[in-house]
Amino acid sequence: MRKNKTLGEFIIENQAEFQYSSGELSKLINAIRLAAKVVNHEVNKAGLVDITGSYGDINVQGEEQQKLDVLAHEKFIQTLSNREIVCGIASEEEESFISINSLDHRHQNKYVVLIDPLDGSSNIDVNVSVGTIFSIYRRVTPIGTPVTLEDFLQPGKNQVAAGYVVYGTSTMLVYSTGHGVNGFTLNPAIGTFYLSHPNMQYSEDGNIYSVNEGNYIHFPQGVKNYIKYCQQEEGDRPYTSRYIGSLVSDFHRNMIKGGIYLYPKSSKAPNGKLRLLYECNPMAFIAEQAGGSASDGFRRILDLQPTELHQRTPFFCGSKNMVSTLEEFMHKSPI
Ligand code: AHM
Ligand code: MG
Repeated sequence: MRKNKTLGEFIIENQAEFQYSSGELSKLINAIRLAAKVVNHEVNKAGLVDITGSYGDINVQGEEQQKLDVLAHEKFIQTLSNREIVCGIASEEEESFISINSLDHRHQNKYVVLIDPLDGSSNIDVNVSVGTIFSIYRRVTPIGTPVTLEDFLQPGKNQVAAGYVVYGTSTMLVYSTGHGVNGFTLNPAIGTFYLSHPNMQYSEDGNIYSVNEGNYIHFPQGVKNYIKYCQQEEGDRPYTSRYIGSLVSDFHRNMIKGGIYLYPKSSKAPNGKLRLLYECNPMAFIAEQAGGSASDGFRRILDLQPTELHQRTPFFCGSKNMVSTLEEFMHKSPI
């Protein structure tokens, strides 16, 4: 694959590959690309202007401050709804889903988007990278009618596309439409994403485990045993620990270097912390598309049938062999 290709060119070239191609999905990815650039601009100036305060604070100009996650939410909603390419959006920042009315009220758009507009936002104040996560489905209710909750509560295996943006040392957009995973790096000087990481792949084995070990005593026995297994020096078990506390960044590093990300349930959080629909499912889709896997410890994440928009799930994701070893530990100590 030629490398100095822009995201715009890539989208056009690959449109035909998509089963239901009518250009709508391409327009949708284009809209996400645009919103990502806008949010990137806001994130980059977070240290310069006074926008990192909490929502509702009054800044020096006497204007109400917006937290960056609220701002990111608004930018994505605006961009996606202005272009009339989706029929509904669900966001971490909003309790219920948003139904997008087309101008003619005919509800002809077929895609719904679920989004975490700024994940890991508690990291912004300390200049650590954050991300946007998105997930795209075809609606299941008939075109021509308003969207319903059912359109959003689909198992992750139904996703037609998913991706993330990492606002890091450089800004990258990584996504998949079910034909592998490709990563694009933003050239900030000209505002263009270039294909920098074609066909991204998880190695089958890795040597990084990423978990908040501060919660160790609250973890299930299977997870504790797995962490001990990674720590014990025996033969050539070369594990190292890396945890940023920003899912997108931890995932991105592990996909490039090989590793496993763990966010188990704990005695403090009986279903874990991460949200199935707009955090775990899109990451699981990308992981599988890159040859990795994702599990709740016992079941494939993409098979889980959601029952609530904001439901949480334990999440273990990364290099295939590491996830399956973790599952073996969970089966041996299932409680
Ligand atoms: P958020 O959606 O409120 O930002 O929370 C999700 C974040 C993930 O990015 C990260 O992996 C995790 O929370 C870190 O949680 P913890 O601080 O408990 O380790
Ligand atoms: Mg989040």
